[in-house]
Amino acid sequence: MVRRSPPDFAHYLAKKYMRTEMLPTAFCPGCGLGIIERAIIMAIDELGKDLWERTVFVSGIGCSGWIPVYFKCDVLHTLHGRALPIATAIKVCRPELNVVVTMGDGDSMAIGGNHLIHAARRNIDLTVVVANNMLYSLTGGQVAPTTPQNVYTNTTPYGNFEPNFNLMELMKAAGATYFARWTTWHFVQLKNSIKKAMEHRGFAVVEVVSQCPTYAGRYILGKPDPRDFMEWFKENSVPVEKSKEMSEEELQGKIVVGEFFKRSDRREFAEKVHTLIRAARGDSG
Ligand SMILES: Cc1ncc(C[n+]2csc(CCOP(=O)(O)OP(=O)(O)O)c2C)c(N)n1
Repeated sequence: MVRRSPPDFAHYLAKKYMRTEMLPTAFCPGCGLGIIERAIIMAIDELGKDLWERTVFVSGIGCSGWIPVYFKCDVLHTLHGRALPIATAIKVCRPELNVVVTMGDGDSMAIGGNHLIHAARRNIDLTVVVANNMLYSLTGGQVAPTTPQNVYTNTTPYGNFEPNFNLMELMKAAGATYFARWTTWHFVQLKNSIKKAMEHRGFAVVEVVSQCPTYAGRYILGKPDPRDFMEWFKENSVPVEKSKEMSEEELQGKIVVGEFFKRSDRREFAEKVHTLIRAARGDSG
């Protein structure tokens, strides 16, 4: 790879936290993943520099798997759907680390769905950022468990007839202890939720409904301009408090956003493992 010095125009946060010699990113112009990268960097920057030094990123495969690859940090770009078992091993072996996992909707809820529910059941202290672009992007726009109904994709030429997953309900039932959902339009709220998720001791999930102008733009929105996605997110988002007063019919096609739950009544998994190890060794200290 040709090494270049940081471009002069690079933002100071990019110079501080990114492998600028790798820029520009491989993302398509207008992709939401750059917004998510910036939200993660700003969250860590606001939480303090030493946090960056003890942060490890783990990602799966997909466009979203590339989110942390540009970070000047320890990064494991693993296998499709398998980021969570690897992140679990890191957290159990090195509980002092801030382990952040980035996954796509297919990565987390399709191939990696089983790992996701079990990580939530264990309440392991991980921050999981799910970039939900409503289909599989890296592989060319196939249907995902999050694709809206009736949408035409590469693999649903007659329209998607499958109901989709609500990640919040799934995580609530499985035992996660923090959940927030935003779109890339809600940048400040997203950054603040990522901060809270990192500060939370337990399995914390932040879902980001994100634009893929290339495939979701063409298939779901019918127009590939990222600005239309921003308008769509802005006009169709409903705060969780307001959604409680709305009927199911009124909520059709809406994206409910906000902080949905935060629990502190479940013990964290790595702590339980280390308590057990100490007890087994007869070490009371
Ligand atoms: C075991 C395995 N199965 C399938 C693939 C092919 N594959 C790579 S990425 C991907 C889907 C990506 O979709 P998503 O997780 O939603 O991420 P996005 O690209 O949309 O960010 C698939 C099916 C793979 N790499 N490995």
